[in-house]
Amino acid sequence: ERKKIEVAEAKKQVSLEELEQYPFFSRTCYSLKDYVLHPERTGIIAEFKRASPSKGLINGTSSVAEVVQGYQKAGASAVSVLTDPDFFKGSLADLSSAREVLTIPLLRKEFIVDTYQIAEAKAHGADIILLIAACLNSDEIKAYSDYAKSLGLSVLLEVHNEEELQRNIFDSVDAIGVNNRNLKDFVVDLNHSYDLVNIIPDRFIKVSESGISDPKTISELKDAGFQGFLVGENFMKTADPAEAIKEFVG
Ligand code: IGP
Repeated sequence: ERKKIEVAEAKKQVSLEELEQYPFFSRTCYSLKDYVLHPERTGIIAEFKRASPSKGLINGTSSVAEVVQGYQKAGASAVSVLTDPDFFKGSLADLSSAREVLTIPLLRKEFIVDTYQIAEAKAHGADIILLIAACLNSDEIKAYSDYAKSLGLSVLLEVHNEEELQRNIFDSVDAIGVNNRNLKDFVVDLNHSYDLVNIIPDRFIKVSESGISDPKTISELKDAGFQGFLVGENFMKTADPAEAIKEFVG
């Protein structure tokens, strides 16, 4: 059953066989877990986000290559790039541009509703895919995460409440992200993270997503048990996102 978020069907302009021939398709992926837990990195998954449905245009000028290089240099554990053109002004070209300059894991941030988009993510340089429990049933989450693992990708499962978490505990999931933003009304509440952190089994990397606006929040989330912190808008809304992340790094 599909919930409220209106997700377009995956566009398939290139055949699966063609995607499998893209040079990035055969690369060995970086593991999300290794980089989130890396002692010399920060746990921050820093996002390149030009626009959003709740905020409209966030940043219309920064270059993806410059920003993500800055994120990596500042100690981000991974980078997230939106590829949805309609709501977020993103693209697969942005994803590939990020891959060209990064040596840390890269997340394709997309509403995945088809295994084709997972192959497409790999072909354009992603190491990690996002599966959103609010958009998919449990059979889909299981099948999509198994397929992603077969391609060597890491899987970040996004949940917003306990029900979504409990019905999607699968071995092929690497990390569980609690989205503090409700995708239906865009209200942000960090308590979603604090309420769920102790219910997430410790074998999963625990990520808090959205609405993180200062370094103090990161240290509080860390104390509560989170290892990963997905931050977009607070870097992207500044003139120099690669500079803004430095303030978040202790
Ligand atoms: C980043 P923020 O509030 O720091 O910009 O949030 C990220 O968590 C957010 O972009 C996000 C998202 C999503 C976007 C989380 N889950 C699913 C689109 C789809």
